[in-house]
Formats: sequence, structure tokens, C-alpha cells
Amino acid sequence: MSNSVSVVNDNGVAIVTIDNPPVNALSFHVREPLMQALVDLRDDASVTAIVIACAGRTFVAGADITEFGKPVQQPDLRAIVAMLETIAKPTVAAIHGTALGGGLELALGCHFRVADIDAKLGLPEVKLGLLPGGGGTVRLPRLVGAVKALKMIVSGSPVGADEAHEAGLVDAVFEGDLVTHATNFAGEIARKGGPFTPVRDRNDGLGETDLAAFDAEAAELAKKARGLEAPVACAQAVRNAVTLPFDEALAAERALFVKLVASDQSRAQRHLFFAEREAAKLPGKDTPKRRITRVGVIGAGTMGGGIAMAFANGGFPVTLLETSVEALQRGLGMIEKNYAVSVSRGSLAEDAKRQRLAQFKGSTDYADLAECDLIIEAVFEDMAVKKEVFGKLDAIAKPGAILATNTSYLDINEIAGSISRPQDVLGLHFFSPANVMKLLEIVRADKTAPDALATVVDLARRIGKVAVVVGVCHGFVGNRMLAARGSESEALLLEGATPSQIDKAFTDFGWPMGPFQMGDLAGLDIGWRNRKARGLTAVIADTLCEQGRFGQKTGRGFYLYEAGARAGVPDPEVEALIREKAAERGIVPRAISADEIIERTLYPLVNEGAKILEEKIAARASDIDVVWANGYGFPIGKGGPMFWAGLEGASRIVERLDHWHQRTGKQVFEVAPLLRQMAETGSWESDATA
Ligand code: 3H9
Repeated sequence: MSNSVSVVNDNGVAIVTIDNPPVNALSFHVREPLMQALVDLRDDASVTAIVIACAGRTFVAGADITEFGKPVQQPDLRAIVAMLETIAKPTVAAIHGTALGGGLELALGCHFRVADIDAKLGLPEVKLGLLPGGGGTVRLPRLVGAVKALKMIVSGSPVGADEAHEAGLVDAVFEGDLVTHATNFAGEIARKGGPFTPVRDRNDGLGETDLAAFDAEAAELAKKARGLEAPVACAQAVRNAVTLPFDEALAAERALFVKLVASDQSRAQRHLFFAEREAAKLPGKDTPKRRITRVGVIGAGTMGGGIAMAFANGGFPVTLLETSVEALQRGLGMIEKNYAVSVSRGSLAEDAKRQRLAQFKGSTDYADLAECDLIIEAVFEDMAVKKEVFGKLDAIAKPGAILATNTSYLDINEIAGSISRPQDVLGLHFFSPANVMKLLEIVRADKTAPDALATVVDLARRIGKVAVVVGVCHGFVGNRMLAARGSESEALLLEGATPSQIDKAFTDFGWPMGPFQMGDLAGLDIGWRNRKARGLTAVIADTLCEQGRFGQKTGRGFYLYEAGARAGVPDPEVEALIREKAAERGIVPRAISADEIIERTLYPLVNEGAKILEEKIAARASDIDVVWANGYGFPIGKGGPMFWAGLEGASRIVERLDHWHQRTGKQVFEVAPLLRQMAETGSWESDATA
């Protein structure tokens, strides 16, 4: 017995309770007493059945991720599961909350699994760049079939209790006191008598697996892996479960796990896991929060509508404000259409759609916002317009209401300074489509009150966003770094690279798309308008816009698009335009390597990140990684730009930036002192010493 594992005997049914807050991870201090308890119960004649349950909010949520990369202390999970499978009396896992990773693998070591109706079960290791290493790839297919197991393991997405029941993973689903139900279930089974077959010896799920269908599914999934090793290894391991004897498949799973856990990709993904949780932490965690019951959104365009949906999806009633009834109807119509698409795709039930739509209240009268506790404006990106909106809010919002702007670039201190309650003003920078994209940059202005900030950080989590608190500067963290990443795009084109060559260097790196594909998708006119507002030019992009080539929406941009096609093809006219503009400037095109493209785009990205850290616009290097992995598609297997700098070698980045700075004199290559320090000390901490 220990604090982490306790046992009670209820009329012959031993209830083993794991208690390791917050998520009952299988740390060494759990595994050791758990193993001991199971050995004792196996040999205890007064015990007829064993239930494994958990205290607190969840069943075991997995191995203890903080132990990865350190020497394994025995007993490991595999030993515990192997031991469980030698027990002749019935063993039952009682699952509430989430049985994830090693947690589900522990449950798969039991003869039976029963679950609370709201429980979720899954093997999410792939999201950490791993595969299940405690036998999950070999046991799960034996219950649910190879193709279902493949989908669950490669996606890492958990399934609900009912689906798990239907698939054969769970033997019974209960509502109410789960431990009592599980104890009765175990007692009943013990009375009926065995023998009880461990999952390793069951074959109900595997049956006659159609390997051709399996391979076709695996090939589809591998295509989406985009250079990530873990999904491919997951598929291989599940295939082994079908084609190899149990012990051989288990050994192969172990070998793959050992390889992955030591890989840079898994280190990067584990870094992001903890970085996301760290980013949501504010100093002074006991700061009181304001009560938010109704949210107001001003502007029912793409952005405002998406923001409103994000809150409605999170269960908040939303007042949506527009300037005219027509604009309001258009916005609400778009929202309804978006939900209808989700229903037709099967990701939303008709009932849920109705409930969500019922959350919306449309209005064209600012006075209706007086009942809102948080009001977010998503109007035209123009300081005068924003100030006018905030002036109106100042007049009608209730005292203590949080007033947020969704600006992507504008100075929030200036907006806050224009009204009588700057302490209530902050930025909520959503990414489009706001109901889908996970990232939320929360912008703290100079006078933002700590409780207003703490409230929105908490709220972000409640609506399923990954929040990062940033300071005020032009473009905040994400868009400011994006500008640095793109600052050499035109120069690279003029010097001889083509849009598709640059985009390919990006997709080979692991980005979902390159900068020109991205520009065409987002609409080239957006950047054009921004440049014009700031008196900036970009000769190629501006010329394309002058020709009405705005990207996908006009069928032509940097690429040509067949009607309705999402993928563009290179356009000889664009290449001719680039050559013409280069010739006008006396530039003789030369061959540009993929390495040079990366050096002139991603090294400045890292450099700008270092400047942002120096200026304390971001609190931690890992916050920047969270922004880039969740909002801009930075490959998760590289951990975000600041983590990747370590993998790439900060000294190499410094050396090449110095080279380009010497050659061009451009400010974007001027190495940030913090980056130089990182090259010397290996740390982004500003007070790190060698
Ligand atoms: C695995 O199992 C490998 C095996 O196949 C093989 C073994 C041989 N370990 O997310 P939250 C911490 S791999 C250590 O904010 P929620 C987390 O950092 C694992 N710590 O709560 C945070 O700490 P802090 C497979 C963990 O309610 C605190 O717990 N399993 C672990 O929003 C609260 O977390 C997974 O990948 C862990 N496994 O969500 C599941 N999990 O307070 C990973 C959490 O100091 N976990 N912490 O910031 C999750 O998905 C979510 O935490 C969960 C709860 C859904 C469970």
C-alpha cells in the first residue's frame, strides 16, 4: 500500500485504486506499488476478482511523459500488463474520464473493461511522436479489428464509451457510481466462473483480416503523415499484430517505441505538449476571474462569424451585431450554412446544430451589447474605425465588461487609451477560420487589468483554444514573425527562384504549404491592402494584384487554378513577369538552392523570434513555438521555430545570418543578441550563462 495505490476488499472483489493527481499518469511511484498489489492479490485466496479504478477526475491518462528520455525504472508498464495476464481470476478495468495511452494499455491487460458513459478511450501516443509502447498496437486490434485499431492509433483520437462498447473494446457501459457497478460486474463474472481469456489470446477482432484493404488504408494515412515517422511506425506495428505471432509483434512494437522515443521528432512533439500547457499559465494563478455569461461580437463577416461560432460551440450565448439587417442576415446565414456542412459531414448532430444556432441573438443596435460580459470587435482593420467602435462600447458596456479587439496589427494601447476604461481592454487575435483554428493570441496592453487577462486565458481553454499571452507590437508574435519570414520572398524570386521552387522547399521541410500557395489561398489582395496602408511595395505581388490576380478566388495568383481546383499549377506568365522585373533591375537570374531558401526565410523567422523575446513581447521561447505550431503550420515534428533552432544549430543560423547581413545589409539578417547568446549557451533564457 502507498499513497498512490490502495486496495480494499469488497466481499471478495479487490478494488485497486490508483491515485496520482492530476491525471493518474503511470509514474514509477505508481507502477511499483501497483505491481506489488497485483502480485499480492493474485496470491490471495480471499480475493475472487480484481477491479482497477482511479481516484480523481480520470482513469490513467498514460505513461508519465516526464520520464521519457530517462533510464526506465522497473517494473515498467509492459511488466505490469504481462503480470496482469497471468492472473486466473477475473480482472476488470473501471474507466472514467479518459483512458489514454498507457492507461488504455493497462486496461487492455485486464480481462474486462467497463466504462462510465462519458468516458473516452484512446491511444494518442502518435501526437507525441510515439507509438503505444505497452502492447497497445498488438492488443487493441485483437478486440476491435485491425482497420479500426489502425485508425484509432494513427489518428490518436479517442472514442467515446458507446463507440468503444460497439467496437468490442468495452464490455459494459454504466451511468452513476462506476466503482460500484464495476464491483458488481466483477463479482457476477467471478460467480459464473472462468476460464477468463486474456486479450493476448483472443482473436475476435482480428478474424480474417483483409490485408489488402488494411494496406490501402495505411497508405492513405501515411500520405497525410507529411514526413512524420510516428504515424508510419504506428501502421507498421498494427500490421505486425496481424501478420506476426503475439510475442514477436510485441517485441517489434518495443523496438519501434525505443527508436521513436529517442528521435528529434518525438522530443519536438513532447516539447510542444508541455509548451502548450505552460503557455496558459500566468503569474499569480490565484487572480480572481470575472464572470462571463454572455459574449458580444461586433461584425458578422468571416472573422466575426467564426469568433461567434467558437463561443457558441463552447456553450456561450452570443449577441452578434452588424450595421444593417442585410449584413446581419448574411452573417447568420453563413453561420447556419457552416453548421449544416458539419452535419452533412457527420461531425455534428442535427440536434447539436439546433442548440448552437439557438445561442445566437442578432442585433443592429449597440444597446443590445449592454448585457454582454465580453465584447469582441471584428470590424474593418482601421484605427479610426476601431476607435469609433470602442467609443460606443465605452458608452454602453456594463461596468467590468471586457472589451476586446481582434486586430491583427494595430496598436492596442492606442485603442485602450482612447476610452475611459483602458484596464478592460485587450486583444483577442483569432485566426481564420476562427471556429476551427486552435490558436488564440491574447494581447496584453499596458493597462490591461490582471483579472481581465486571467479571465480570457481561462475562457480560451473553455472554448478549446490554445492561448498564448503576448505583448503589443506591430503584428504581435505571429504576424510580425511572418513578415520576417516573407521579407526575402520577392528578392528570391527576382534572383532566380520560382514560386513553386520556394513552395517546394517549404513543403519538403514539412510545412503544409509554401508562402505563395498560402498567399493565393488567403487572397493576395489582403497583403496588397496592408502594404498600401503602410506605404510599402512588393513589386511582383503588387503587379499581380494590379492585374486582378488575387489568388484562388480569382482563379489566378502566383499559380493558375482550374475552375474549383485547390491546387494551382505554375503559370508561365508569372514566371515571365518575374524575369521582366528582374531584368528591369539589372538582376541576372541564378540557380537558388533549397538550403538558401531556408536560410533566407526561416533563419530570419528565428531571428525575429529572438528579438520578440528580447523585447519581452513573448514570455518564453516555447510560447513562440506554440504560436507557430498552432497558427501557422510550422511542422510539429520540428517543435516550432525556437525549438528547431536548437536542432538546426543556433551557431550555424548565426553564421549564415551574418553572411547574408554582410552581403545585403538588410535589417532582417541583423543577428539579435539573444540569438548570439543562444548559439553560445544553448539557452533562450536571457540570463543564461555559458
Ligand atoms: C504513453 O502512454 C506511452 C505508452 O504507450 C508506453 C509506455 C511504455 N504525463 O492537459 P492538462 C500533466 S504516452 C505527465 O492541462 P486536461 C500536464 O502536463 C502518454 N504529465 O489537463 C498538466 O501539468 P501541469 C499518452 C501529464 O484536464 C496536468 O497533467 N497519453 C500527462 O485539460 C494537467 O493536464 C497522453 O498523451 C502525462 N501523461 O486534460 C495523454 N498528461 O498542471 C496526455 C497530463 O503541470 N494528456 N499531464 O501543467 C492529455 O491529453 C490531457 O492531459 C488529458 C487531461 C486529456 C488527460
